[in-house]
Amino acid sequence: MKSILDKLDLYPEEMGAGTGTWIKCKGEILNAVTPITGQTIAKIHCADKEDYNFIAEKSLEAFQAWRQVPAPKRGEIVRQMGNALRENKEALGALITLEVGKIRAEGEGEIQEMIDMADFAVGQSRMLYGMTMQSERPRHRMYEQWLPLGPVGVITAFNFPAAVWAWNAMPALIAGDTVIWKPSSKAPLTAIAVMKILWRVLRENDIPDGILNLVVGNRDHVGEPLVNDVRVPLISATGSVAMGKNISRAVASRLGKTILELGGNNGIIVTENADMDIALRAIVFGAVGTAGQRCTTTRRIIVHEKVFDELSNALFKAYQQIKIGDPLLPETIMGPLIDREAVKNMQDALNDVKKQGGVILYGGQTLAGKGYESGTYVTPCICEARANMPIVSQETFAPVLYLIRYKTLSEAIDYHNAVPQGLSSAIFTRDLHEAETFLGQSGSDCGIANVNIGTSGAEIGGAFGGEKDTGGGREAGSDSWKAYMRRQTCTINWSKELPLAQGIRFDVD
Ligand code: UN1
Repeated sequence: MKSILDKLDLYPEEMGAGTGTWIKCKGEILNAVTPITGQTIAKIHCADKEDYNFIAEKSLEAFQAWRQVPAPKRGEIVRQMGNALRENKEALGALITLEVGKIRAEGEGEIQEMIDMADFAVGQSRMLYGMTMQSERPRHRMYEQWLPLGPVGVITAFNFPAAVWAWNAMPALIAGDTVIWKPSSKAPLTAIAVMKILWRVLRENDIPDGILNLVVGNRDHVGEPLVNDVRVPLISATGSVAMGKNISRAVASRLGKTILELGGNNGIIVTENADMDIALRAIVFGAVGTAGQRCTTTRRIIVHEKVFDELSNALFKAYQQIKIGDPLLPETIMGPLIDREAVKNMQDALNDVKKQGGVILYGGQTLAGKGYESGTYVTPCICEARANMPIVSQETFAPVLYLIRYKTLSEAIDYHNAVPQGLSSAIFTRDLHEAETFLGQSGSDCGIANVNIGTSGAEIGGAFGGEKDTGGGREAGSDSWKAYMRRQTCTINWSKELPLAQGIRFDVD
């Protein structure tokens, strides 16, 4: 543990807020705890309201200068950030494992997502394209341009303590914005380590403080002031639906913008025409990866009745082989849940499954004994359920998988869309008609729809986000960068007349 912290210049006591330089925080002390053993790994000094205010002011000041830097030059800094992350990939990946309990491969995968985002943003920095329109007036030129927006507030969750920040921060940086990061109180150390690495890059380029800002703190001192802050035109937040609704209300009341990535309750339809081997592998990764704590985790399998037994038997066999334990060990496939509260929520959900007439087919126990003293380890669970059970509509952030039988594809799609969330979805089939029906207007209602690929593990090149209770925001690739800029429509009259649009005459002699 010590060697992981040493490699990243982390100390047993750290400041939780800074602008490029750490500030002496006046807020409470937060224990950074590893779910692997339940031990405290560092103490973090949190920001109070005054600290937050200092940071917001600094980031606004830095924005005035940063927006003047040509976008490709901003991209060059982001390129160097990507390289700094490459050099620290292993160490940062290990820290993520230590702090949130995901296995090493997934910890490093998360840093790879950051690197990919940096690379993507470097290219995008030369492609902040606006359109040219044809004016209805003679000798008029009309076009739109994209301009920097301002400081962007990024609120991240524990389960992707680094990558989701990068989805937002990398486009924001090339857009000419500054970033104020409020990480989850369950994962402050990863954020501190990322800042230490990236601030170095900014310093080496003589960029003044205030571009990348970190502010660890609680809701009263940091969360509320941030979402209500008129200096921050955009808030991008990942977390629960309840949290997203609060943020949405607060930001809307000041007419600010939001990007919300909230709950997922992702389903896979497995038809009788599926390639069962790849379906099985995708389901196991989607349901058990990150111990079921991804927004994209596979939570519902809607399976054709003819292949129900085949699939459930194959799943039991696969689940039996899952090595649960210390995620720092290379053989481990599933680490702990983030804390005991998450374990309790899982147990509560399983009680509801039973009460509502579902059957627990496999797993769901809390592990005890040697190596499991922290009380955060569980066995992944498979339940047989019906689509109309209320618990199936809820996102339980744990490895609980519901198997639901269907007879016709239209019934399967109805079941699939019958939940409030709309993030990621998939169908496994070799039948073109089934695949295209799923992708069509009456198919999946999610922001992400896949064929023969599971619900989790999206590439950064696409826009990431979902519909309905998932919040509607889009981050990462495609044209998501536009959300971090303001659009301006410009019309230039190079004639010597003043013709009005719509042919209006308004002559005063
Ligand atoms: C999340 O859980 O908030 O698609 C993000 C995936 C990852 C990101 C998940 N690339 O599973």
